[in-house]
Amino acid sequence: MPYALHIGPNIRKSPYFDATVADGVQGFSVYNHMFIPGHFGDPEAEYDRLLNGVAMWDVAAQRQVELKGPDAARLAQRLTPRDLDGLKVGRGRYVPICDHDGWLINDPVLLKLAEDHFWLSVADSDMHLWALAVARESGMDVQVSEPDVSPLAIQGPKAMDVADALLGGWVRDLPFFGFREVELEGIPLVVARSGWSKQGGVELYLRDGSKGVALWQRVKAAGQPFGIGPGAPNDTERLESGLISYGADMRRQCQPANPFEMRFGAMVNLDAGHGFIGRAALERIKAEGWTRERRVLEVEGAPVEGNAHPLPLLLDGTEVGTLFEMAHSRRLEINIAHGMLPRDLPEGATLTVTLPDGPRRVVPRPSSG
Ligand code: THG
Repeated sequence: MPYALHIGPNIRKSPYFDATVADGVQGFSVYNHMFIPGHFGDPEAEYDRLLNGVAMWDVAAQRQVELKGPDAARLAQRLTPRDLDGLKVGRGRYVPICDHDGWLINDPVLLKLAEDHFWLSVADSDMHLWALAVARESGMDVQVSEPDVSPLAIQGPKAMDVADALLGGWVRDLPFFGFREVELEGIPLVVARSGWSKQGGVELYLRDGSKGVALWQRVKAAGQPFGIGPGAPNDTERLESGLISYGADMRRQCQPANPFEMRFGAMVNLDAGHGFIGRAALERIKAEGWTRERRVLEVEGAPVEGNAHPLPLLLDGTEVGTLFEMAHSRRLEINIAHGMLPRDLPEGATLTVTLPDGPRRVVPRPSSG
């Protein structure tokens, strides 16, 4: 690329920033007003490590929004359509968050640290300001802050071997989205079984940013026998695995979508009876129906490069939907993409997308895919 991001003081640095630079990071993206590594110069090797070995990622940009105080549980439940009843201390849950009109504004992982203490591990939008405003406007007795907490992901089929070597065998017993608070030789951590890939692993939530480089080095050393290497949240794997990327797949300001359109309907628990922001809108949408739905797509032809912009999807020359993100999947031997299409699109319809090298046929996979 003929241009580079300017590394200035206005964009925040992760506690792992210096360690990733020392390990040869070659590109950054910006997420929650913070630099997040994009790749380390060999995307093919990074993909192979994630699928066959183990990778470590700086995901400090997954900032935590802390809810603490007598009304913390009430605020958490007010923020999401998903029923939080039965969520235990030491467990997390994926919680879509909507605005009053039912549009998704974030899709965090919620961690319950105590009955009156929660973290929202947020995707790329300003949930701290939203949660603070909701709390203050409703007069709730709760502190809302962004604490000094910075996740580091270890992902891949050998990730649990690395976690075991680093932390001990108990990590293997953590259930998915379960977590535990520990100290690793003076480094305070929350260790969670989670991560933005379907290859398995843990996320280490560092609770002291001054120890970022030290933690990075510890993980790297423990992972050496397993061939660990640096990486980044992997868009190819997430497209293959059907994981959502807020910002790429939807964004309230420029590409709004509601949970039904994103196929998050099972997480909209209208029958649970709890009051939450967006309830009236989501009840109406559920009653009246919705016209579009997220689909997994195959882009036919030669391997594609990633796209820098969302792309229009055409049916007989007319724009009917949007391709969010695409990548070539070596594992599936196809170009895979996510997009939004009309629900009444006839099965077997063939669409077109225009790439720099010309038009391509696009085939939606069955809706369940
Ligand atoms: N881990 C943590 N924080 C995060 C992410 C993460 N914050 C930002 C972003 N990722 C939030 N988005 C997601 C998207 C998917 C998942 C987690 C966070 C996920 N989904 C599982 C799935 O789709 O199979 C489980 C969903 C479910 O509960 O049914 O894990 O990765 N800390």
